[in-house]
Amino acid sequence: MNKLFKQRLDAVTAEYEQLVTRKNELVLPGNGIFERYKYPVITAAHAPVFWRYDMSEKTNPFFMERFGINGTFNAGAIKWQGKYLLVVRVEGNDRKSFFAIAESSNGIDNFRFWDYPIVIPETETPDINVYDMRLTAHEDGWIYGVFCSERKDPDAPAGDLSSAVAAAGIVRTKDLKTWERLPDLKTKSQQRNVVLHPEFVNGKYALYTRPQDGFIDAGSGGGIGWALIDDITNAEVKEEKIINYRYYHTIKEVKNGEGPHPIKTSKGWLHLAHGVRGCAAGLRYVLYVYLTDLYEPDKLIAEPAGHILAPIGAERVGDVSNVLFTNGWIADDDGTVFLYYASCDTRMHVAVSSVDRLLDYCLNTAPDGYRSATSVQTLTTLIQKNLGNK
Ligand code: M1P
Repeated sequence: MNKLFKQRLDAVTAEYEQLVTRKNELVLPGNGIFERYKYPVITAAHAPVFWRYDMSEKTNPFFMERFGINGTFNAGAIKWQGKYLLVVRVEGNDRKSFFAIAESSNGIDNFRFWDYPIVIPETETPDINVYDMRLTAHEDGWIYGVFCSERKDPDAPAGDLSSAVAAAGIVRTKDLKTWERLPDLKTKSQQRNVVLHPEFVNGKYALYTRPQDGFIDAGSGGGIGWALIDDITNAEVKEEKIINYRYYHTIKEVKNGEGPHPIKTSKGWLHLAHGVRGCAAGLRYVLYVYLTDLYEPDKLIAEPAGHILAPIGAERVGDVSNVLFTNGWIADDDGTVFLYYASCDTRMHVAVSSVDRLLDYCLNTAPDGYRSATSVQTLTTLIQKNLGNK
């Protein structure tokens, strides 16, 4: 074996092994609502060495990268056969995203990718880019993956190489290895952030939607939508209503979108979503939660003001800075919630909470009063309570 090849192979392999066996560390005391962890759970460097390198000395004498990985983010999540699995959006240096499963036995560290990426069968009009899969183990027995399928806008004027069309692609599986492609969701508008509710509602499949005016612009879409679907193998949104609105001067003034499917709790369906506002630095993406009725999942019953998670420290910087995004969480049987979030379209993190804590947060944090004066009122009430001079 040539010396350079061997040196580089050993060094790259050692660096990779060190990364994927590193123990994560809790960041304490936190805010009581959740705890963050010190290290991201998945980064581009978690991509196996045999994805990035041609391991043959004959065809790769310099042991150089042959397939660069640019980012690992926006992962769907599911507990499967006792393991915590993330269906990660892996983005190559060529800007194309694909899905690959990473597995951990404790949900907070030591994630390793399965050997092969997921093969998503194409439709008659091939997707140009696929990303942000939401996983739903539905009561019909299938595990569904709903993701964004992006294609070039066929109506874009000549020379416009950016305009695109977003639609919801749908796949399903029983073993997470072989995936069946169903027709894309038919809707009047473009769609991103579409999520399948885990139970039938009035005997129908139910989808959280995000109607939007254009590829980027949510515009008149209004917020997170809700639609009942007759046939998931030929899914069509016939009627759509908004169940979580956007408002002026809030964290979701410009856009919002459902995260993973909501968690069923004794007090209602617990939702996690992202909200977007504009500022001089561009768009700022943060995460928020809301609660809907247990029997009518489309009926809002509580929503704390503002964000639950916003980018801090190193989370603020990446390919698309100032962004937290989520499309995966796992609720364990003991009530522990692993909230997986991506920072800046670059890497994955975990925050840990519990169903009880998130419900307490949801039900006992004041809602948005939409004015500075109402915020001062909320704070004053709390101070008076604490200082005992009510
Ligand atoms: O770049 C931030 C996010 O932008 C989009 O989210 P939304 O549709 O709400 O604007 C998505 O492309 C998402 O993947 C990305 O993280």
